[in-house]
Amino acid sequence: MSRLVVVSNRVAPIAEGKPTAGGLAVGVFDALKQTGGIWFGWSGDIVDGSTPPDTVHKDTRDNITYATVALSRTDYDQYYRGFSNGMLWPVFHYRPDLARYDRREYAGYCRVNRWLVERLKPLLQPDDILWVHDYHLLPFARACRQAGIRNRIGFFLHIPFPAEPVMATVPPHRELMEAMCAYDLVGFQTDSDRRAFVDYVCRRLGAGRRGDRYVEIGGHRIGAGVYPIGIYPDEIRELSLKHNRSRQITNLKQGLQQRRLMVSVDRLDYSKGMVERFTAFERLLEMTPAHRGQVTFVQIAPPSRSDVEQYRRIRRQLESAAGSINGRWSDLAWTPLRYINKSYDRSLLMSLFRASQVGYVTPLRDGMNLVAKEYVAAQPEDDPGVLVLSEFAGAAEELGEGALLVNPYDADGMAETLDRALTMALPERVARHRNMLARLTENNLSRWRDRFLSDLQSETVTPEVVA
Ligand code: ADQ
Repeated sequence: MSRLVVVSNRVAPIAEGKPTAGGLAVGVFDALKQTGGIWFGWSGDIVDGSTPPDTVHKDTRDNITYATVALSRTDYDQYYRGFSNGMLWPVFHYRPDLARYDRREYAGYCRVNRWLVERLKPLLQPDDILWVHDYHLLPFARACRQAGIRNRIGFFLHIPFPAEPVMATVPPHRELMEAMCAYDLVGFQTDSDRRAFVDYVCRRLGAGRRGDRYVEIGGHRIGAGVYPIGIYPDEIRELSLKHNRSRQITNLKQGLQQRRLMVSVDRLDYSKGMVERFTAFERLLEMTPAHRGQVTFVQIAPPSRSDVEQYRRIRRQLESAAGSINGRWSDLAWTPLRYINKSYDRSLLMSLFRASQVGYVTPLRDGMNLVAKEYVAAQPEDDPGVLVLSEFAGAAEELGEGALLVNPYDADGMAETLDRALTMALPERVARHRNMLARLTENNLSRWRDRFLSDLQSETVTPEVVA
């Protein structure tokens, strides 16, 4: 097999057992661990001024070479904080109202894509295969072609692809999507994302459909496939057992005193629907007095992108909502909501999932949502918790039969579903869990990687068959 070169905005070497908040890092690291190869991208370092150093720092650990570059302050502001996270992220999550467009930021985004290609080029061998990740790098393949790179290049979008009229709110949408068409294969989390992409390029760019899984534009054929990212359920189960008797989990269980536990874990992001989730939890307490004093909701949310205004705003909203819920409902013996802005060791999180009766995962929009999958895998098979899942998470396509699906915009509906989850009888919980675990085992992380890479190499897009 050819050597694999992974390109992502941020290269985040993961030390086993250390905290990491970010689904892409978890998925890419696990994929590379199996095949070996190069992981190229930004180190996370920022240097003052407008000119970044050209040096690529290389560090080989086991079978992975981490090749990283620093960004200049200007590049960071324009490419990362500006166009990627201030414009593309909100629009791709169906929030054009939160997006902010600035031409200079877009120019910076394109410039950094070209600059990254120049840094990567000397590291490449002719038969390497390139796997590029996520919305920061939509025009990366076009820049590669312009730099004379002929290797096969695939792209995977971790976040949703918006419907065509929403995509059209990005001012340079046409140029951006034309550039995206330089990839040989583009992969999406769900079939609705794939269809939205195909719709856009056919309607707006005049591409032709070639069967179900290809489009052709200017004589170039692009594969468009569905590759839902997965997890390794066995690994998660093992992690969940590691801390089972640790002091932190034992103290938590003792502190709960037989109360039921609901858990949510997210990066602090407005797309995760945390305000709506808090509101629905309060509705549960209002509507069902039997749960007062009997259920504790733990929300773990480490801050992310805190230098983007929309993220500072959501943080303030959450602090105020948490304060008001606890002020209204707490008593000397019970705090209904524990809101924690910290990152935790993965195994501790998985043990927390295992100790809880409800996994409360309700994003307003999410490409996939690995927390939903991890929650299921961490459950004891003979007494599993219930997953309450937003219908707008990519994971709902696979877990929709076993989870209790909710619309996160419907607070009353969510409160009723939480009540149902908290009171569900054991046989139903076991049956639902079995169904979900079977799907996770079938569509695990290696299947995601193997299907994508084999399609990229063989130039055929295999249909996604949901088990
Ligand atoms: P994210 O938006 O980061 O990922 P998600 O898929 O839920 O969201 O992954 C988060 C990961 O980070 C999980 O593995 C979780 O366990 C971990 N994590 C979260 N909070 C943590 C904390 N406090 N401490 C430690 N670990 C924490 C993006 C897309 C998703 C898509 C993934 C993968 O937005 O839709 O599922 O990429 O493709």
